[in-house]
Amino acid sequence: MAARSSTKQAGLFFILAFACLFALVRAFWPGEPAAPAKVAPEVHKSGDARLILAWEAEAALNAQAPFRASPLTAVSGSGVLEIEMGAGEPSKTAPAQAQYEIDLPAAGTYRLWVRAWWSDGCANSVGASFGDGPSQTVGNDGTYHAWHWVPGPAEPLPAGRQRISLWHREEGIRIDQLALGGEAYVPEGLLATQPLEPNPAKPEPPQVAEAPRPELEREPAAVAPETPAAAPKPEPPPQRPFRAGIAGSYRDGFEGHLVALGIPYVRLREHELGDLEALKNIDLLIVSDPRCEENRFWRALQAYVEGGGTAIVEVPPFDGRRRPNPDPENLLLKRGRFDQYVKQSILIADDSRFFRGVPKERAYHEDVPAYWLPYVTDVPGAKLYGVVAAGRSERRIGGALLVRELGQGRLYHLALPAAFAAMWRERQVDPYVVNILRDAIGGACTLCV
Ligand SMILES: [Ca+2]
Repeated sequence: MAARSSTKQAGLFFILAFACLFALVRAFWPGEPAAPAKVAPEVHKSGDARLILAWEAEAALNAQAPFRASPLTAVSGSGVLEIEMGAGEPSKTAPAQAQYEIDLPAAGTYRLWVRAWWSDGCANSVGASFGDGPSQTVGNDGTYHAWHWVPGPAEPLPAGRQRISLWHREEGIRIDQLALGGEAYVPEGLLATQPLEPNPAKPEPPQVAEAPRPELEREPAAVAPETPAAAPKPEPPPQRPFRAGIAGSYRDGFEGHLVALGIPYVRLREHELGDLEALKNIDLLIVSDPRCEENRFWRALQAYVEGGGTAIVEVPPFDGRRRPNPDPENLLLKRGRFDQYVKQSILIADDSRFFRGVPKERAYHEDVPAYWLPYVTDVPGAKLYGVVAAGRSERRIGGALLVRELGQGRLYHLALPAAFAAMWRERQVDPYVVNILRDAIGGACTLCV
């Protein structure tokens, strides 16, 4: 039994040893090659922030009237593609278009961007389409008389030749450059552009370069703030840059000037106007016709200005409730005549700094009412500038601008809403709005123009 058992153990040993040897050889033997991993096609992810291609708008292959390429200085390339003011409404059946053909190095989802200059709220858009797709509206933003990048449609596109068209929607527009980038790409300033090849034999991946040209006009970033670079040393706390906050339905009239002056700003939500905590990082508060709760607004405004803030109030807020005394502390000096306004108003300039570059008299559009202000005041720290007259008789009804030192801060109030008027094709008083903005900012904004 002992001999049989010993033989059995030896057999088991050999079987185990052979199995181990087989496994080892199997593991290291150069067997059949593994199936190659599937290579995903190069598709740009949604987080793609690359610029793919930028080109000149005036280089359209086929620009139908009233689109036309026009020479212009202080822009990129040889000029702009524009539709002049007065060109009229687009044809409903066959609106004019301007076409471009570009070559995409890879399939992906791309967004079109348009570097635009709009005249006003009725001249601030263009249509854009990819291939035979529908025209989509680009613009309708409130930045007027300032070059800025406006986002267009984003669509998944195949690699290769693509047709991009701009469509006539409104008159009084200019377009300097177009850009195509990944979905997360946001252009800033002037881009280095590529010539468009009408029929290239071999499409080449475009060289991408995004070099702002410092010798040309300044282009403040209005579309999106840059992502701050990671600071290697955390010791020096970065000084917070100057920041304006704007709100209200007529804020658009200020917005173009803020962009042109290079003043960083954020749009405030209406409820934030009554929240002092929300205003603590705002250096200049600008409001025109906000729809917020009035009592909270006046309380927050007073605390904000007295605490050292600067505020420009154009059209005061209205929350839908008639109040006997909307401005309880009489910050705007309108007590008793708060809701009084006149139409067919005329702005009469004085010799102060606020009216430099403004016509001596300027009749406003009848849709822009002027609110009452006294001519003069004996309230300490308050001064009135200019005059508002009304109607054909040019009856003088009061001051045009209140500037009031209040606590540690300063409050401006425009009785005749110049920024609102700027949305109604009233450009003659642009210097008035700019002078007020400059005065309100003083030396606080080192980055501003
Ligand atoms: Ca151009």
